[in-house]
Amino acid sequence: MKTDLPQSFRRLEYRPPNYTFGQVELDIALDPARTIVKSRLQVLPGKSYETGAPLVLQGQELEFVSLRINGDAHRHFELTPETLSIYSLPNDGKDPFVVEIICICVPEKNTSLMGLYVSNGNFFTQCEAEGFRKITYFLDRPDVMAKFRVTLQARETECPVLLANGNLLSTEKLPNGWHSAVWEDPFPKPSYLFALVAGKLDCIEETITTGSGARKLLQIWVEPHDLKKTRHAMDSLIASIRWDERRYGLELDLERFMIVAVSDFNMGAMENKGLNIFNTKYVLAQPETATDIDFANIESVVAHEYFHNWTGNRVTCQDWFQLSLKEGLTVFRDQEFSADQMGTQSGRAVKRIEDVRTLRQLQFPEDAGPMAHPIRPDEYQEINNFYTVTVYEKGAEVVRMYQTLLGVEGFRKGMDLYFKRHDGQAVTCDDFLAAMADANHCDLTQFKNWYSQAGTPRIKVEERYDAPQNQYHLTLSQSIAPSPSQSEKQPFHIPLKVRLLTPADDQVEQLLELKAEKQTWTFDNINERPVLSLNRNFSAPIRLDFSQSEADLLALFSSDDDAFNRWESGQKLAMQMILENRLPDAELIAAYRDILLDPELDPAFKELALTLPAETYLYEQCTSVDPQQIFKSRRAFRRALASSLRLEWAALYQQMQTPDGFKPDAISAGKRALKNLALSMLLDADALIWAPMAVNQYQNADNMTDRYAALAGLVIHGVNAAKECLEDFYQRFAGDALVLDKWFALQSSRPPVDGAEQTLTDVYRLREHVAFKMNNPNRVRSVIHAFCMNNPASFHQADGSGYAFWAEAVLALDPINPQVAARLARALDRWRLFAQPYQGKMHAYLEEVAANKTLSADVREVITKALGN
Ligand code: B3K
Ligand code: ZN
Repeated sequence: MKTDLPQSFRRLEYRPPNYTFGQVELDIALDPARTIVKSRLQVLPGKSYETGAPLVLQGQELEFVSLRINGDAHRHFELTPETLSIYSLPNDGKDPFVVEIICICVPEKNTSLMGLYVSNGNFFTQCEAEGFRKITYFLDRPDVMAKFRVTLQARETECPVLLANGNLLSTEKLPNGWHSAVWEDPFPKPSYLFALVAGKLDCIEETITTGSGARKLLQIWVEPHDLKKTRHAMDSLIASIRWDERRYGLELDLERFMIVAVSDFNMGAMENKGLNIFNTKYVLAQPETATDIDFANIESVVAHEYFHNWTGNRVTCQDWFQLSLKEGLTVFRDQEFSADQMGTQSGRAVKRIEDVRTLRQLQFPEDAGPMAHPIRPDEYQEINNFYTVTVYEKGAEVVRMYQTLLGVEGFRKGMDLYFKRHDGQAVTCDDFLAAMADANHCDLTQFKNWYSQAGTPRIKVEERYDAPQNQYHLTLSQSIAPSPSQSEKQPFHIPLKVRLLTPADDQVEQLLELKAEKQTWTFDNINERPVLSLNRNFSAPIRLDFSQSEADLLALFSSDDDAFNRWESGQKLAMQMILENRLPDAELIAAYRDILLDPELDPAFKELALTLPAETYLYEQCTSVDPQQIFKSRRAFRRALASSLRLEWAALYQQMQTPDGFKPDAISAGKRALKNLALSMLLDADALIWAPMAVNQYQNADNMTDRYAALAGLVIHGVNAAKECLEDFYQRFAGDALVLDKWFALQSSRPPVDGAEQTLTDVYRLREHVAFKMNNPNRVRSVIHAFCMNNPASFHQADGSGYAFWAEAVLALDPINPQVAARLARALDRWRLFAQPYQGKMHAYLEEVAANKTLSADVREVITKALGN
């Protein structure tokens, strides 16, 4: 029996804090090797105060210096590697008292990028979820909300800029070349929203007037040489501020709002109050260095973090199990914002398809695997492992279902009531549901199951057309497979948009609410057999178990008025044929051709409709995956599509040119996407003939979207010129870290090419490249994660060589950055789904990693759950 079982945290064991804080004052003297942190905490009894209870603060990797209470040195305390427990409190802690602590941390040694760290000589923090405890001893939990006043001190030549949350109160010159700045945040906040930034940075700024007439200062801070790449982020921020006022009546509440970009960052960005810190990847953009996808991602991440100011910061989470309360809701909000930014109805549909594609490629596998959890998990060992696609993307789908059930206005009423009740509080997902239910006077009890049950519901569809009665009967039954620690499941409340497509075109869209395990609906006055269009616009995050005939699917693909379902039926047809190792038949080719030639359809939609389902999505349709077989079958299908439509591809390549200078708007981006799909298809049809055109595009492009697409086409199709162009690309952009990331990622994610060396050989070489850095997460992700997670056919080699690479990389990364290592560790989650020899080999390498005694809690949890013990 193991004695060192990792600690689990359980949702139902939540207790309010026994102490809380009023005012918090921090005085931080920044030094990379020895930062001195003085804190002054006003302590009050908390909701579950018990007489005489010690005050237990969290602290990690800190050097403790001193403790005072109400001004006097205090000796009654105990230190462990994770806590500082203080005993013998004045009057047993019944009345407010002041604790002063001095401690030291070492930012330059901090490679975990949690807490205070150094990146390119500048100081940054990341506190969510539990990083503040690496800066000072604290009640580091989201339900302790305090007002912060922060004094930063540093050497002025090294750190001319000193930033923290809220408003700047004063600055001062100090002796010996030091200076200081005092910042005050007027809003109480939990420690996870604390931030400071200090260093050599420069900003662009704008002043705007919000709806109520208040003036606000907006700033984007970057390293000085990146200033020219900040305009798009600023425009995105202003658009987000306007949108939140319009759509939800929510205004910016601070006098200033800052975004800072940093190149060493564990994730995308962080919504610290008034001082958002971003991965450079989601701030910096110029047409020459960023693709259309980068531009769109920046817009959506800037919006996401800005929207957190209300959904997350003003109303925050009681505990980390409630993470989806802020994340699911905020993802939903950023999805809606981006959809509105598309400018047209068809643009909205394109955005919806992209979001659903992400959900199904990433979240469905998670929900069916060893890490499956409800959007509100019941247990975790390491909270960092629960910033998942389930909490975020499925969480957003759950929020979207409220809007589908209650209508846009009803949803808005619920949001208004939520803020009215909970502004300034730390609350739960139940509180959100109650606000939605109460504002709309409806009963959402059964809807709660979406929060408590993991797994993707499967809906079986049975239809019967009764010609003599002119009736159509639709029977839907829901079921949900067991998941780890949940075997019995209750039926969900599922909103399903449906429309019967009839030759007379006389049926309207309806909303069916499936609540029972099995329900039947009867439609009257249906004069001919209809074609069913179900789960329109993906109204619920479910799988349909429906053997719709290929003829019906083709009909939907040609003419469903719901753009999502139109796309979906094409995906289903392609998926079935690929899995049966068939090539597209004449009818399907004709349908594809009609879509490509239809002048009414958006280029962006055409691009999506002609892009085949991802390999990882195909895996999920199988019970025993042969990854090489799926790769081959998918490639053959794509080649057939490429050759049969070669004339159309060639024509589109010309028609979709955007000659009048680069604009990142949705229409131009859609044209480029379709043009570059055409290029890639032409290369698939005949690489030798079309390579010169790709090389020409590579050399003459005036923007990164086109240059990168041409390069990718050459690399992926194994064209000789690829080598030279790769070298040229490296030379051109050697000084630009984000573009170099693209260069690395492209080579690591190159699928197998006939007759070429395996990609893994390249990846080993890239790991030795001078520009490869194991402590920069973006670079690591562009080489290691790109290979293990975005290149399935190269990764899943029958000899297990891909898995050997994975195991070695996980173990090498873990001591440097456990969060980034744990993410990589998840690449083998679905090992049980694979056929032999893959399954056995994956199992062996999982065991090999598990055998390591010094794994971080992050990696340990992922590996233990994958092995299922
Ligand atoms: N809230 C942060 C994520 C923090 C992740 C901590 N491991 C970014 C976001 O969702 O907006
Ligand atoms: Zn978020």
